[in-house]
Amino acid sequence: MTITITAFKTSPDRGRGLARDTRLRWALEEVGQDYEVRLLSFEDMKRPGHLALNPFGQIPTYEADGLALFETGAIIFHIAEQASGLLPLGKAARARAVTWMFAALNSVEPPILDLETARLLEHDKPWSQERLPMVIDRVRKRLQPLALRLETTDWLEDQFSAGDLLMVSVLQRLRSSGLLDEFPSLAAYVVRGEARPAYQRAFAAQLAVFKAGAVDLT
Ligand code: GTB
Repeated sequence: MTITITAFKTSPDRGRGLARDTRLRWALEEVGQDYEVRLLSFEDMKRPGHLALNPFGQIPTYEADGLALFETGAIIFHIAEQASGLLPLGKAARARAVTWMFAALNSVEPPILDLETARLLEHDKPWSQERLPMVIDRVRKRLQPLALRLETTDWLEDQFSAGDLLMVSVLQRLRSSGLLDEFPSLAAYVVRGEARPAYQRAFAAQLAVFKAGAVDLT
């Protein structure tokens, strides 16, 4: 079986591993599954060929055995269902791990994305400075209980799972904000996730793409 995912030809994050293809690469590395990558420009992503895979014209997508998927969470769930290593075998433990996948994407990532939007895209708006503290507060409200939980455990449940993979990936997006430093248990959790050999391979692979296409502007 050949698995093909899509990724940015030139990632706007300049190889920092924040684009969502890194999450798929990490999941595939965790389960020991080889994969190929089709690199796309922003124009490619809006062409009919790619829109047939993802109606929103975004990366990443996943293709294997005639099945095409989009949405990172759904793809990681599929990968985790196909092979061992990302979801526990017991029914209850498995359901808990899936719950954390949803928690990462539905409860923790939205306020973080809102903060990114506020900092990067809305900073010049007249209302931006007044709004920012509220946005930061909403992020803190999600980080506090998570930090408390991770004070006494390495992973969200008994063993590393797709829930941790997504939660670590979501929290990585906070690094440049400095907010992670307010929560040592969360900062340590992200470091723990990033230390996994599978993550290291995934990170190196996406960085290699960026380096190969990087234009020296100096
Ligand atoms: N809900 C979808 C999923 O989880 O798969 C969201 C997919 C998505 O946001 N894809 C982004 C995309 O294709 C790339 S990953 N954007 C192009 C477009 O919409 O036209 C998000 C991302 C982009 C850039 C950075 N960065 O520069 O730091 C980080 C994350």
